[in-house]
Amino acid sequence: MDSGKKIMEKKDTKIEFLIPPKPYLGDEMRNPELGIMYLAAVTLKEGYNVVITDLRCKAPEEFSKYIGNSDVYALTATTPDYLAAKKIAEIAKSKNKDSWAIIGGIHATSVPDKIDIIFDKIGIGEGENTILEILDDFRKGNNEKRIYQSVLIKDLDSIPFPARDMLPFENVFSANGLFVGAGPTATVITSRGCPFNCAFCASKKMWQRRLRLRTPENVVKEIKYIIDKYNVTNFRFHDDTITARKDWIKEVCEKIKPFKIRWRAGTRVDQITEEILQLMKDAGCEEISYGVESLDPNVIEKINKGIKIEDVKSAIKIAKKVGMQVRTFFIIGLPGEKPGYADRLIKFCDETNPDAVDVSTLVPFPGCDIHDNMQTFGLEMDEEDFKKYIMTLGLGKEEEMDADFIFKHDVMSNEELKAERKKSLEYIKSRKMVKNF
Ligand code: B12
Ligand code: SF4
Repeated sequence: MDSGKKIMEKKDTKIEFLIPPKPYLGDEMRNPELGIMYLAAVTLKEGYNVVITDLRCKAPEEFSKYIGNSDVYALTATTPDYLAAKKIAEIAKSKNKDSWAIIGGIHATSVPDKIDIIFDKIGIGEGENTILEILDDFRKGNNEKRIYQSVLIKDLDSIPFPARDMLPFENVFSANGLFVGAGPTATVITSRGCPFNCAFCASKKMWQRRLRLRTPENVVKEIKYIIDKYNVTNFRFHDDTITARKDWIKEVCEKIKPFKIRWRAGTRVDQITEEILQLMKDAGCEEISYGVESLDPNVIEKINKGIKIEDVKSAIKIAKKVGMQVRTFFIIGLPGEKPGYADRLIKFCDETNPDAVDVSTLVPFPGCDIHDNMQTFGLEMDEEDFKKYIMTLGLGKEEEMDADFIFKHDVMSNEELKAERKKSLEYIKSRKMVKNF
C-alpha cells in the first residue's frame, strides 16, 4: 500500500560525520576515529552521499565554517567529547532545519537517557547496521523511534575497511602515532570486545564482553592494503587485549612477519607467554603495554582486575628479554587505594624498570562499574556534570598536575591524592619514564 510519503534516494541523502575536537589530549591528531571511518565506509558502500568533517584541533568559533549543509549529521563522542558534540549538533541543525542530528559511540551507549534533545536519534553499541537503519528511517520519513540498537555483527570480516580516503592523509596517519617522530602511522583494530570485566573500564558497555576476531587473512589484507596504497609501514593496534586468543595472534604474527612492519599493541599481563611475545617481536612489535592500575592487591581485587603483582613483574621481564619496550599503565585514585601510592610505585619501578609509565587520574566514566555503582565503591561525585570528566596524565598543561580529583575518595582526601600523584609524576619524569602515549 502506498503510504503517500516520498522516499529520498540514497544518493541524494547527504550524511555528514562530525568528529569533535579533544583539546584535553596531549596530541589530538594522533589517533583518528576508527569508528567514524568504519561508519563512513558502510554508508558509502550503500550509495549515500557521505562526507567526514574533522573538527579536531578546531576552536568552537570556527565550527560553523567547516560544517556543511547536510541531511543527517552523525556525531560520535566519548564522555569528555559530549558537550562539544552537543554544541556542534546545535550549529549543524541551524544550517538545515529539516536535518537530523544523531549521536553514537561510548557516551551515548552508556547513558542514552542523559542525551540532549538536540539529538534526534541515538545509536547504542556497534554502529554499522544501526546507522543504516537510522538513515533508512530518515529517507522514508519515519520519525517514531529515538533509540536504535542492532545485534552484534557475527562476521567482522564482512565490514568494509575504514574509509581512510575520506580525510586528508595527515589526519589519518599521524607522524607521531607509533612513537614521536616515527613517521606516518596507521591505526587498526583486529578484534572487538574483551572478555574481562575491570570495574574502571567501559569496553563491556560497547561490546558486551564478547570477543570477536577478524580472521588473520582479513587483518593481513588490510595491512597489505595500507602498505600498498599509502606506503605506510608503522602500525598501532587498538585492540583491548590483542593476545586474548593465543592461536590467533600466533597466526597473525606469522602472516605479517614478511611485511616487515613496525607496530605496538596492548594486552594484559596474564595473557602473554615468552613464546607469544617473541613471535610478536619477530613480526615487528616494538612496544607492548600492560594495564597494571594499582600495586595494592586489595585494590586490584576490588576493581576486579584479576591479575597478580608477580604476573606483572614477570610480564615486564619477559618483554625486556625478547627485546621489546614495555609500557605500564597505572591509575591513581582507585577505590580502596591507601596512602603510600607513590612509594609503592617508586619501589616497583626501581625494581622492574619499565621503559614507559603512564599514571592517569581516575575518572569514573559512564559505562564503567565504578560509575554505575558509585556508592558500592565508596566514591561520591556529581555524575551528570559532564564537563568534569576529563582524564589527563597530569603532565600536559601546567594546571593538570594540581587539578582536583573529580570525586570524593573512600580512603584519601583530595589533598592526599594530589600529593601522591605529584610525587609519582615527578618520579617518573625524573626517571625519563614519560613517553608520549
Ligand atoms: C583505542 C582507544 C583510544 C585511542 C584512540 C581513540 C579514538 N579516537 O578512536 C586513544 C588512546 C587516543 C584513546 C583516547 C581516549 N579514550 Co579511549 N579507547 C580506545 C578503545 C580501546 C578502542 C576504541 C576503538 O577504536 N574502537 C573501535 C571502533 C570500531 O569502535 P568505536 O569507536 O566505539 O565505534 C563504534 C561504535 O561506538 C559506534 N559509533 C561510534 N560513533 C557513532 C556515531 C553514530 C551516529 C552511530 C550510530 C554509532 C557510532 O559504531 C562504531 C563502529 O561499530 C576504547 C575501548 C573499547 N574497546 O571500545 C577506549 C575508550 C573508548 N576510551 C575511553 C576514554 C575514557 C578515552 C579518553 C577520554 C581518555 C583520556 N585521555 O581522556 C580519550 C578520549 C579520546 C577520544 N575522544 O577519542 C573510554 C570511554 C569511556 C567514556 N564513557 O567516555 C573507553 C571505552 C575505554 C575505557 N576506559 O573504558 N582511546
Ligand atoms: S581494562 Fe582491559 S582487560 Fe580490563 S575489561 Fe577493559 S579492556 Fe578488558
